Amino acid sequence: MTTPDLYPSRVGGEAELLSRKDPVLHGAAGAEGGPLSRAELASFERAGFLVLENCFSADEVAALREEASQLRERLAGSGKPEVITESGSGEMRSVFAIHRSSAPFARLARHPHLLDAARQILGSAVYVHQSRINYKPAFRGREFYWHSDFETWHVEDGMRRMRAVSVSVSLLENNVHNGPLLLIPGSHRYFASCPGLTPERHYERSLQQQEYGVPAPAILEDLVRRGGLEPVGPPGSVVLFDCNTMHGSNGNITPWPRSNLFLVYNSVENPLGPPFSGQSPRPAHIASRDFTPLDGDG
Ligand code: 6CS
Ligand code: FE
Repeated sequence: MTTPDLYPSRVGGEAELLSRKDPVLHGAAGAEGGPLSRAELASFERAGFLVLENCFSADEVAALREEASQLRERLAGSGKPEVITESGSGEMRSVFAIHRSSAPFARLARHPHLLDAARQILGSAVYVHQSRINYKPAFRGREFYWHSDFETWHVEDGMRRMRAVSVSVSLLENNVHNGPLLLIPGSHRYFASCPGLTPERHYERSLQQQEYGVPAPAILEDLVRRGGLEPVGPPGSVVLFDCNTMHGSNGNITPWPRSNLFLVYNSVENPLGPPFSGQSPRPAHIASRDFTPLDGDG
């Protein structure tokens, strides 16, 4: 019996704004025992994201930044599938599966500030669905057009329900000039179903420049009219955002690189199934199919 598709998108229909069918906070998320206060949980539920300023000290961020640049040096020119370069300049755009290729980032994925907050929001044990650094280099960093991560993870990875949370750690200043992560408050409460169909091996293009699974302008105007726009992220700050919160970032022509590190936690009760596109699953470095619960940092 095939799993019903509760969030049809890229099924050859028109762009449409559907309602969300999943809670934002899962299980006993409001219960004590996690790092987030009731007020923080309420803010996350209302906006679809939560900014935790000064989550990491300047020294801790400096160590993460150093590891990010060492990782870039180790992988530059490697041609590894985890490395995505900017079209045109060839500068490093993103590196995926960083919790697998870097011991410090594997430890970060188990950091209680992050892991316990994800468990609290998702109301269960969790595993890492995806991890990445978006380097957004100076002068040449290109945009990440508006999208809901869940729309892609549902259509191309077979993520059935909205029960995953992204944790973004700002390694460098996100300011209004250098292409900060932009979020649309409240957009997580709607599902922007996208037109068209998914091309085969779409990820070979979409991670450089996404053209499918992109909401229609009228739907984006509607979401921004309802909720506004919010740039986030001084260094050391952490942004928790729901898998379905509409977000994007502009290109970066300033001299200031803007690298953000992402860890995506999915509930172990929401394991990936066959992609709803009907195509083959994406590679493990983009969408893990190892659903072993992540334990704390010992
Ligand atoms: O396809 C994905 O999984 C990736 N694409 C975007 C634009 N955000 C989430 C993730 O990095
Ligand atoms: Fe994204």
